[in-house]
Amino acid sequence: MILIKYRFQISIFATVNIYNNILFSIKKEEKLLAVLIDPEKVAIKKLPNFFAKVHQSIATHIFVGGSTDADKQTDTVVLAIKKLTHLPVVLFPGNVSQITKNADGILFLSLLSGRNPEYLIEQQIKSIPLLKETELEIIPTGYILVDGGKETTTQKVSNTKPIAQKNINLIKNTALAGAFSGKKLIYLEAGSGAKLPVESTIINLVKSNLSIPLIVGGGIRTKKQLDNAFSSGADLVVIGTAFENDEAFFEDLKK
Ligand code: 1GP
Repeated sequence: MILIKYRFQISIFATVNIYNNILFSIKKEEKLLAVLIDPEKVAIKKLPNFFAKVHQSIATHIFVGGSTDADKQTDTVVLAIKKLTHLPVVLFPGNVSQITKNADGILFLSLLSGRNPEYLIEQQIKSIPLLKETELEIIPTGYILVDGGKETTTQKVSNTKPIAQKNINLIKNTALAGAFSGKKLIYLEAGSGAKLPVESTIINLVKSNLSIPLIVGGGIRTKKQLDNAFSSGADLVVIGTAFENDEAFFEDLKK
């Protein structure tokens, strides 16, 4: 009996409950932190040591993705990660080539800040034959790129312009258009390695107008910036570059 119950819980957690767990955390007023792993940048042999630090930290999710994956490393990296953690592994794909059935879920992204049909709907259509062959939990996500003070890879690859942070109402209305179109998450993104993270006033305005969870990422490098994003209204914060540059940052984020 105990074994059956255990397996049932694991299977529910791994396959269908990423989104519900986010909602549950929000209800309990618990903040969430995703560690972003870029398959193009990570060295697989360093992952065991990296994950020892992840598990001592407040991290709750692993996101895997990047704007590009020229060497098609996503599947290999996801498989290596799955051997090292029970945290939910969620794909955050830059394009259709970064889909693997071996993750737990996928942010099904539409780049709402841009006007490039390739990233609004075309890549999504191309992904369907692949997704139909998986059991990934698919989470419709409105992705909004705001100007983080430097040209980002997302901007270059998607051939779109980010929204200036001063256009606060446009950012809010874009988020609401996403929510009204049925997105289940909004991801406010300053871009990987951004100089300036998304401003508190923007996070606050978007969150106070939304009834779906809000993800914030891009350029967050310190505990203070992380706490600031949380206290401004982010439900889940994504950090990648700061961990890539210096794993000692995990020291500041111990449980
Ligand atoms: C990028 O939001 C993520 O898509 C994380 O950004 O790499 O700057 O932490 P950083």
